[in-house]
This record gives sequence, C-alpha cells and structure tokens, in this order.
Amino acid sequence: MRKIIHLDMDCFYAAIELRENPALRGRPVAVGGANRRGVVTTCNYEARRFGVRSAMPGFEASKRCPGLIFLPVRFGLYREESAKIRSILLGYTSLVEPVSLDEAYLDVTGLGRFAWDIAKELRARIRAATSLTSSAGIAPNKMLAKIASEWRKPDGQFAILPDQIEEFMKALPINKISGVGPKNAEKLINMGFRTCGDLQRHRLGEMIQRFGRWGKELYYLCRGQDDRPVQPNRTRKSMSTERTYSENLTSPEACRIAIDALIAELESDLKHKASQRQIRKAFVKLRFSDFRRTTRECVTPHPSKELFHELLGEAYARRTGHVRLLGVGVRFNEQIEPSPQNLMLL
Ligand code: TTP
Ligand code: MG
Repeated sequence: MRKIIHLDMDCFYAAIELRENPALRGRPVAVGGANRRGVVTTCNYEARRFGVRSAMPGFEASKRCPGLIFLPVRFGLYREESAKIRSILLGYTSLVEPVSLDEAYLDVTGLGRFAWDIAKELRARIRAATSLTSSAGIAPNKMLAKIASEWRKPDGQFAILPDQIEEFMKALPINKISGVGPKNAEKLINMGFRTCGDLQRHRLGEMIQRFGRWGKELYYLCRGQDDRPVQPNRTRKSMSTERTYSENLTSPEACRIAIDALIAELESDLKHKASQRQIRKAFVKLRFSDFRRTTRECVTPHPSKELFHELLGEAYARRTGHVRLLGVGVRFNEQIEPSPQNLMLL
C-alpha cells in the first residue's frame, strides 16, 4: 500500500500578490483579466464569495464583484516561489512530481513516518519560507490524494484511509474523477451516472462497450483504484496541443481547418521549449462526441503539415462521427541527461 501526498497551494498567484501588497488584504482581488480580452487566472476568497472564478473573463468577474481589484500577472515571481517550495519538498524525498507551479505529488511510502505528520511539517516549512499557506491530501494513490487536498482547503489537510475508500467512492460525484471535466460530467449525468457508486454497478465489459478505452480507466477510477506512479523529474517524452471544441466538428473539412491552428501552436512550442530535442514520431488524436478516442501516429524526424493532415485523414476514416477534441503532437527520442530546467515544469 502506497502513501501519497498531494500538496496544493491556496489561491497561489493571488496569495503571493497579497503578500507583496498587504494593504489589499480583506479586499476582493483577482490576478489577470484586467484588459478586455484577458481572463482571471485566480482570485482570493473574498472575490470567490461573489462567484469570481479562474478562467472567467475579466468583464464577467467585475460584473459579479463590482469592487474587484485586478492585478497584473507576474509569472517570474510565481516561478521563484514555486522553486522554493519544490526544494522544500525535495528535502523529504526525490519522489516529487510537480504538476503545475502550485501543485505536486509526493510518494512518501518508504520514509518510515506517518504521512500525516510529514504533510503537517512540510506545510509549516513552506509557510515559514514563503508566508504562504497550502493544503494537503493524503491517500494510497494520486487520484484520492488530489481529491483529499481540496477537502480542508485553505490551510488544512485531509487523509483518506484505505478502509474508507469503498464508502467514500460510493458517494463521490463523478466530476471528481481524474480526467472527467465539466462536459463529460454533464454527459455522464444525462446517462444517469451521478456518483461513482452509479458507475460501479457496471461490469468491465459493459464499461468498455459503452465508453471505449476510457471505459476501462473509468472502471478502476470509480472504485478509487489508481496505480499511476509518482514520476519525479520527468523529462518530457512528448509535446502536444489539443483543443476541445464547444461546437463539434462534423466534417473532415472542418477538422482540417481546425488542425492547422493546432499545428502552428505546436510548431511554436517546439521552437521555444524543445528546440534541442530530437523528434521520433508525430501523432494526431481525436475524441468523438460519443467518448470514443483514436490516435494515429507514424515515425518521422521532421513532421510536416501535410503529414499531420494525412494522419488526420486516417484517424477520421477509422471512426467517423462528430469530433469534439483534436490534438497534434510529437514524441521525442530518449534524452540522456535531464537538464536542470526539467526539474521545474513551465
Ligand atoms: P489552482 O490550484 O487551481 O488554484 P489556486 O491555487 O489559485 O486556488 P486553490 O486555493 O483553490 O487551490 O491553480 C493554481 C494556480 O494556477 C492559480 O493560482 C493560477 C493558475 N491558474 C490559471 O492560470 N488558470 C486556471 O484556470 C487555473 C485553474 C489556475
Ligand atoms: Mg492551488
């Protein structure tokens, strides 16, 4: 049985900005979203009380919360704080997997201490070093640890013990499962699945029949089973861009037009973030409105736009239907030495 901690900083960007501008404490504050087209990256609890949320356009946020104070985003500063936090975590174990600037998984199985105490201690250290509060979830796997870290937010921690999992999962709403976003959640609910307990009533074969390959993942996740390892210092194995469309793409032509924007984005990312890496394969990924997914890939050191179009054509021919997600990407050759930058995602 593993012991996993999921650590998540509270209102991360906003908390840093408030530390830097203490005069704003107690007032509703959003980071980002000040200009016409921008969105709020995050906000403090005072603003959340008015219904302001991450990814909300600025105009919507100020409608909901008239006195809202918008601050500019300062990624450099957030990265510095993130690096301090990361080094505190690495003081406990090298099995640290950063997920974003403010979030990481730790596998503390082998440390011979109560995970609860480790979480308490590392949160106190983070607070001492940065004056920022964080929350932690403790559980036998990543999915449950992440769910648990939200439970006592802000500045708290919660553990899900092995013998509580069965009971806990039965009542858990399906949108808490890893990989079930708002749209999939809505569809599942329309199909009569509201809780993980509802999903558990179906056998593995039925799940696969209904949801394709994803059905297999769901089968285990809805039972609270998740054996994904904590992956430290991960060097990128691949790079991709993908988009979920609010209106399904209903023809090969619509897919071709949409994929060009993704290819351009991928090219720019490759140039800026992976210019030294050798490409081994290119792939195209499709997800259909009925949950089916398909991927086509081929070996190539230099993927061209024409090649992606070809892969798209093949993928589309395999299963025709309404496409709700398109992705393009590349897989890299193994890298021998992980560079220091790889320690820090972003
Ligand atoms: P979260 O952990 O999702 O949010 P949070 O830390 O601000 O708040 P909470 O207390 O609920 O954990 O995301 C971490 C940071 O990532 C957040 O401070 C800003 C950034 N972010 C975005 O830029 N866009 C987004 O849509 C989200 C969700 C987060
Ligand atoms: Mg957070």
